[in-house]
Amino acid sequence: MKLGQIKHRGQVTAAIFEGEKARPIPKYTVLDLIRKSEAESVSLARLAEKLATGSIDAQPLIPIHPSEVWGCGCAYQTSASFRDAEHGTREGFYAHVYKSPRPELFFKGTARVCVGPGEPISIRADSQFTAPEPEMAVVLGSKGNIISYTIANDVSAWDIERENPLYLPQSKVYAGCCALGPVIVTTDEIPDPYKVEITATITRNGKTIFSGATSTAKLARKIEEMVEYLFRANPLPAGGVLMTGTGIIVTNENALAPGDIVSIRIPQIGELANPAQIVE
Ligand code: DO4
Ligand code: MG
Repeated sequence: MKLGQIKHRGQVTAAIFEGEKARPIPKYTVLDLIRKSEAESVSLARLAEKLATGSIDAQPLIPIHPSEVWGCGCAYQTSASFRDAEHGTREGFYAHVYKSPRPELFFKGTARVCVGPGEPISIRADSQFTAPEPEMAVVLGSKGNIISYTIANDVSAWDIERENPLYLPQSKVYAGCCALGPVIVTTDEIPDPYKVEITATITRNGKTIFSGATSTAKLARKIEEMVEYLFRANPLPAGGVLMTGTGIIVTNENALAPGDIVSIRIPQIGELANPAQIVE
């Protein structure tokens, strides 16, 4: 099932997406539904189906206002080797974390820094090299169970991270640093999360200036392993999101500029497109 959120009678409302149509679930957001499904021990899809009303035309908003968003880093070889090269070493601490049992996990923020489909993602005014990081993300229940999948753009100021690894939070966390959507897809629709193709483009003035592709088959570790570490001594409330890392690396000459459109596609989920803007 594809679930998301729409504006319905002036309220952000959960909805089931079927083709171009949406079936609103009045009085609930997706986070409300996740909490209710846990409280009543009923699957999210079953609960949504029970509460959904008739089909209408509606545009998808951010599919969930996550309680927290976390990122897993250097989960693909391309991300680890690129970052080591940026630091001037062929094999350094990024390669080390890529191979280590303990993954790199970082806090990306809360719903405050997240945007949905069509909304602007941000380039920090003090960054000259901000890049999109196209990733598959999982939505988690309070026990660390994977409820659904979505697309995430872990937009990051790579030059700030490059200057000093201790600047990672400033590279990763700021207004408009994370895009999610267009929908969340329940796990039954993606029986093998390690066979998911991810493609991304950057379009500038109507021209594609960058395109990249990867597959979750190239993930160096299992998603359950990332979640297990994330939940160690740190239980997350229901509706947390974990981004599983980028395998698509944008080069310096294609650093995001205001007005660029970043489009990320996962066939089972859809397309997440966002324009870039400067944030002061
Ligand atoms: O260490 C920096 C972050 C890496 C990251 O976000 C990724 O690999 O996706
Ligand atoms: Mg990332």
